[in-house]
Amino acid sequence: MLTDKKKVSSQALRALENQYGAHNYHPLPVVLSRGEGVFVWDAEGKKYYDFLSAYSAINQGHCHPRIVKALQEQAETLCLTSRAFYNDQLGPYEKYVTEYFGFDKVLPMNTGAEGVETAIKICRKWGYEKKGIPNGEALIVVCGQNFHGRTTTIISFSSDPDAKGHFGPYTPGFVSIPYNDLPALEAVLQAQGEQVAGFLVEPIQGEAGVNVPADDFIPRAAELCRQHHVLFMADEIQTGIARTGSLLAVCGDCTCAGHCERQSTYVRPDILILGKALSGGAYPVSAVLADDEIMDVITPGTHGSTYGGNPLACRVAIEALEVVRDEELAQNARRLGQRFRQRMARLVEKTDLLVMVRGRGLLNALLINDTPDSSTAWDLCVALSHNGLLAKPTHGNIIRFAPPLVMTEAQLEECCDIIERTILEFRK
Ligand code: IF1
Repeated sequence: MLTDKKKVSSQALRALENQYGAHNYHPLPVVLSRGEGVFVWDAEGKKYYDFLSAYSAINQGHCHPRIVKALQEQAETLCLTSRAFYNDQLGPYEKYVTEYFGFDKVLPMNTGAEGVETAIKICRKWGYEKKGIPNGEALIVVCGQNFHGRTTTIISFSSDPDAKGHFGPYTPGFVSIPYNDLPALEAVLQAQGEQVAGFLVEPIQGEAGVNVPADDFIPRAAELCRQHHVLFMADEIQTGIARTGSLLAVCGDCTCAGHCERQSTYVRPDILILGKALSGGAYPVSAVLADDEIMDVITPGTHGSTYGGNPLACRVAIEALEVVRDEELAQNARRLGQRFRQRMARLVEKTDLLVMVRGRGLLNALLINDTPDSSTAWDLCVALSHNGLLAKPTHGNIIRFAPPLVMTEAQLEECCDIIERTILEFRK
């Protein structure tokens, strides 16, 4: 039987997924069975550098010993109580995470999409109860090419036809503007500002191919929101927790990891949404942070989740955040990111296959000289995997590179060598 302990080949394992799993993904043909730090191994024992980090969930590296230990200890003690009762891990975690990020309150959830849904609900309720928007008329401004998750409401304001198509009818109440377009934001706020409860934005767009906005986009958007009494909601599910070289992407140039005086570049969101690396990949943990004036619209019965705030999640999240601080992952991401873009920029000069490298910290992308519907990025990622490095295309002509933040400089240089060699040897 395939469930027996004896080794099953990658091919057989892929066939199982293909036969018994819904086809909602198109994975690279690699079957992973073990991870440690920046490395993963496939079912045949081949070793790879992980340059996806589970879409930035594994910032702390695979199976970080401290996070695994916290998980094991808590799993043996108490996993789940529901919120029908208090538990002895939630309060300490709530104190820890709010102090870490500098907000009055947190609302704990599990997945990123739930975090975004939670933010939308808080924002709308705030709009009615605090801003005085007539009931049922609140608008939330979002950006084109966004990615905020997969629920029915979230895909209602997606511009991706695959993500959205045939899942209607859609949730109303969202207005889309182009990303990185301050005049468009200003126009919407001037025309409909009274009705607008919030602006939901990714500080860097991941799915759009690591789309880094102009330096002043986030600060000036936040300022416009303030002027129009609109909540500025940052989705830092992918960009947050040291990925872009600061604790949050909205921190701008600050590498404080949340523990220094705020620098002038810091933009403080009214609502901050976190997920992914909040647990270092060990467990689904998401969170919405806000100050009392906003969070107090949430009262018993208005929102919740069976697993949200469970003891296992709380214990794991504290450890995951401690690791980020103790190992100075924001600083490392910043240093290695600069080196990565430097080396890739040199590579871009050497070949017609590449157009440019862009990104911040260790969230970067290589743009390939081909069309978005080509298979070049995919074919390159397959070639990279043969050479021992795993990355994932986003669109046919963009490859995202996001290794765990625990990488060393020597490892990064070796990875750049692999990418360089693969690209220079590649024939379309
Ligand atoms: C998939 C992308 C990354 C996110 C932001 C919310 C969520 C995500 C900014 C929802 C999730 C993932 C999920 C993933 C692909 C992916 C992704 F390519 F689509 F854009 F990371 F780059 N906000 N992002 O990036 O979080 O509910 O998944 O926990 O497989 O759909 P979730």
